[in-house]
Amino acid sequence: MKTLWRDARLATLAGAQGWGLIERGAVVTEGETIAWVGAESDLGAGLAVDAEHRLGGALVTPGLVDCHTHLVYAGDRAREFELRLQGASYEAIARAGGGIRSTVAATRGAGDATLFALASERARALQAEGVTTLEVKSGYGLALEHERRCLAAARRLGRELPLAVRTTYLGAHALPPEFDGRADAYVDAVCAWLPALHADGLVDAVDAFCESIAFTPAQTRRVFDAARALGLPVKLHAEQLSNQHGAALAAGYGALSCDHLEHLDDAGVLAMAAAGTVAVLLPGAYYFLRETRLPPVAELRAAGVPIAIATDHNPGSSPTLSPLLMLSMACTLFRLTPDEALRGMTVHGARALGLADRGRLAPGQRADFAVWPHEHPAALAYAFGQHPRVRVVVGARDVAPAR
Ligand code: DI6
Ligand code: FE
Repeated sequence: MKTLWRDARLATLAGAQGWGLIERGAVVTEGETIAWVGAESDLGAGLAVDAEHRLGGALVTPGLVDCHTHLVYAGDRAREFELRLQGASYEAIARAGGGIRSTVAATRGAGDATLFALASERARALQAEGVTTLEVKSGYGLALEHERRCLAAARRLGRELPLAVRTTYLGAHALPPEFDGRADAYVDAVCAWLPALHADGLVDAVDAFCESIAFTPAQTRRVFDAARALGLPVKLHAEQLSNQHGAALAAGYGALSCDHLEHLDDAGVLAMAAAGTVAVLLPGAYYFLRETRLPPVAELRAAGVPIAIATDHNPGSSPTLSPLLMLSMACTLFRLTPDEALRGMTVHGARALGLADRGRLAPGQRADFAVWPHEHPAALAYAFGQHPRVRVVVGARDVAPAR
C-alpha cells in the first residue's frame, strides 16, 4: 500500500547536523517503509497512491526512540525520595539494602499479569509523547526465573502494543540478598543464565552497572565475555556516580553505548570515539539525584561521539515518563542545542540500539513518525510540561492516541 502524507513541515534530521527542515513537505510511504521525502512541489504530477493524508501544515519528526529504560518492575520508591531529601544519599540507601533491592523484592512478589500491566501503562505514556521504539532492561528480577519473567513482559509489550521493543539483559544491576558477600558467585550466575535467556529469544543486548556500589570493572568484563561468546552486543551503565573507567572498558568490547557518563574522563571519550560507541546522556537521573557534575558534552562533541538522550525510566533515579521533558533538560541542564537533543532521541537513540533503519525521515527508513501541533521543532524541547497532542504513526499506520 502506497500512502501520501502531505502539507507538513518536516524535520527530517537527514543530514549530519541541523534539523533538515523541509517546508511544505511530503512523505510517500510504501508498506512500512518511507519511499520518498521532499517538497510537495517536487512530487511527480502523476503519482498514484492508495491513500492520502493532509496534515494541515503540522510538524512531522521521526518517531522518538527511547534507548534506555527500566520499564518492567513493581512498586515505587516515593519513601526513598523523602529520605534522600532529608539528606540520605542514593549510595547510602543502596548500601543499607534499600534502593534497587527494594524494587527487586516488589518485582519478585508481583505476578506476570501485574508486571505486564504496569509496564504496558508506562509504555503507553511514553508513546503518548511520540515514542515509537523503546529499549527495556531487566535488572529487577536478579534470579533466572525473575529475569526471564521481566524480559518476557518486555517482549510481550512489543507484540501487543504498536511500538518496537528491544530488550537488554541487566542481570548485573545489583547484588540480590541471597548472594550477600558473594558478588563473584553472583556474576558467575549472571553469566550462566545468559545462554538460557538468549535461547528463549529474550535478549537483544547485555548491560551491566559498573560502579562502586554495584559491579567492578573485572566483574563487568566477565559479563561482557559471556555476551561476546553468544555474539550479543553490549552496553554499560558507566561513570554515573564515580569514574571506574568503565567507558574505555566497554569501548574495548565495541559497545553500542555507554550510558550516564557524568564522571567520564578524556581517555574514556577518546576510546568511545574510536569504537563508534554512542554516549547516552540521562538528564532525568542527573536531575533527580541532584547531581552537580555535568557529563563532558563539549569533549564528546569535539571527539565526534554521537550523543543520545533517553528517559532512563526507573523507580529509583528517574521516575519520569516524559521524553519531551528529557529533551528540555538535555538543553537547559546539559547545554545541548534543541536539534542535538532531538537527534539524541531519534537517530542517535536508534544507533545506541544498533538500529540503522529508523530515526530519520529518509527513503528506506521505517515509516515511524510523530505529528506535532508545534510550528518549529525547537518547541519540542522548549515547551516543557505541556503534554502536546501528538499523532503517532508506526509502520505507516496511525496509532490510536493514548490521551
Ligand atoms: N543506574 C541508575 O540510575 C538506575 N540503575 C542504574 O544502574 C537506578 C535504578 C534504581 O535505583 O532502581
Ligand atoms: Fe539506567
